[in-house]
Amino acid sequence: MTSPISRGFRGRRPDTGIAMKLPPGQYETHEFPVLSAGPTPRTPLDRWSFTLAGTDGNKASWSWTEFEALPHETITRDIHCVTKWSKFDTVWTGVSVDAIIEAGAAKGVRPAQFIVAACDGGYTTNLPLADVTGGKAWVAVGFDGKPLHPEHGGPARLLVPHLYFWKSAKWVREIHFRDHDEPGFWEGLGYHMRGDPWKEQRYTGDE
Ligand SMILES: Nc1nc2c(c(=O)[nH]1)N[C@H]1C(S)=C(S)[C@@H](COP(=O)(O)O)O[C@H]1N2
Ligand SMILES: [Mo]
Repeated sequence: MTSPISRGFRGRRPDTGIAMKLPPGQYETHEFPVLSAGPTPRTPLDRWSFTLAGTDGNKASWSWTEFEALPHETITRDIHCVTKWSKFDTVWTGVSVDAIIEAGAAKGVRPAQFIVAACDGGYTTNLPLADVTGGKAWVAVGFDGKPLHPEHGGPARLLVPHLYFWKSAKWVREIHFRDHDEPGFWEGLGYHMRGDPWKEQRYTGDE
């Protein structure tokens, strides 16, 4: 005999569970598509650095070795691309933006209300400080327990899983604080300034 409620106590999620994980207009994929606006840059680790820049021109920089010494976390999150694929339970290793900001403050870099992330290859994206602090964003260096593959942004990419994946800038090298919200690459081409998948903030003008 099968109890009508027993299903909920077993391992598998019922259909409603998947529906709850899928933002409006999205479908689930088990692939990991590569979406890059240009060629994959390959900066050797001994020439790689990460820089945090204040609005007053103060900067803090870390070499790869110094960056590796910052506290790393492993996080499991769903990701959502504006081209409508979502991938559930992806596992990343990285340094939280909170930890980077704290380390930057110790070197005299003061935060401001917005950021622009800048990458090898010239890609940029903008974010409010509130969307990258409070345990919501990381600079990821690992995926599935391995170093992040260059096509997916290795050696290091921004990971902001609660917003559309174009905000998760691959090959990120710099975070610049800004007093005003300034459009990045896709935002300047008609994509939404914030990009919350649960509100379907895909394009300029979407509420
Ligand atoms: N530097 C850089 N970062 C980028 C992009 C890019 O073209 N260049 N594409 C963005 C977009 S639109 C998406 S959906 C994701 C894709 O990440 P993936 O290739 O690891 O799936 O990276 C984002 N970050
Ligand atoms: Mo995307």
